[in-house]
Amino acid sequence: MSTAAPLLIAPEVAEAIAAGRAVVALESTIITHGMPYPDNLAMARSVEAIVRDAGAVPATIALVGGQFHIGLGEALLEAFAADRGAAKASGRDLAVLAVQGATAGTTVSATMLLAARAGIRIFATGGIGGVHRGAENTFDISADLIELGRTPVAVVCAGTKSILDIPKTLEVLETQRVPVIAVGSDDFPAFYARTSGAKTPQRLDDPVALAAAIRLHEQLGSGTGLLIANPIPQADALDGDAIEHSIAAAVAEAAVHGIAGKDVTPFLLARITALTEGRSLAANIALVQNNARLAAAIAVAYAAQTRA
Ligand code: PSU
Ligand code: MN
Repeated sequence: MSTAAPLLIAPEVAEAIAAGRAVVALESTIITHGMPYPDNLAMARSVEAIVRDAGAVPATIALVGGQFHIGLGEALLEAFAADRGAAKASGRDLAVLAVQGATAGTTVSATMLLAARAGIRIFATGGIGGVHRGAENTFDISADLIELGRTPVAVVCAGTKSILDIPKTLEVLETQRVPVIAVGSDDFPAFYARTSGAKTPQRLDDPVALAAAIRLHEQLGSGTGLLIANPIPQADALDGDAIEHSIAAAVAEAAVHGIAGKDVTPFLLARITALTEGRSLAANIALVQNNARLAAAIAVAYAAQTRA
């Protein structure tokens, strides 16, 4: 690209990318807006360690002091997690926030954009944004879905929270030509629960097959991302009905308070954590760790297949 974006790529990440070794991108709105401090820091560290243990290099992506970082060192990660005033950057916010010298967590959409620019193809997170309940009135559809429709990065998630309208979210992904692949299940998972009640459009159970599908999707010139939906481990899953009550309450509160735009998802996440008295936080951390493990296995297989 002639007008290369100014990315600060951590040396070990840059070396791994150049050598074609396994790298896993990690998002940072989950750190700034998805979890309270210091749980967010503990989560971010443990996820990086899991990626390393599986033989891949973690690249936590964030906007810090107006700079696009691909990989945060330990000191930066610590300061970033403790900064409760950080903004939330979706893909469209990146340039303006950087000009303003801001510090921001990058959403799935922003992280995909930056990962692709850096040459990283595999990305792990907890849950993606999607079509909100009542979107037929509010038009609230996350930019994450649009990004998946135009940026070739494979996103490993645990499905989507039922703060969203899951069937509508799956419809938009189909329209956007995004493969939606559940791992080890015929159902599309719902974040805290192993099933959403919706069938998964596609299924592959093995990291080697997932890596091969990512490569072929790319070789076809598809130009879109892939969504890999990894159900939360049984031992960590929450009772779907119990959590549904808290989610419905949080959605109703957001409407009463007139919460709109980019504030909707952070508001809902914070209210659900409060209403479930932290039970959801433990599940959230467990599923992100589980996704990091799978993403690293896929990245290792992807690197081996690319070298072969
Ligand atoms: N859902 C979660 N946890 C999160 C998010 C969503 O369960 O942390 C974050 C992700 O960064 C996601 C973003 O990309 O919220 C979506 O925001 P919006 O709905 O405003 O597009
Ligand atoms: Mn929105």
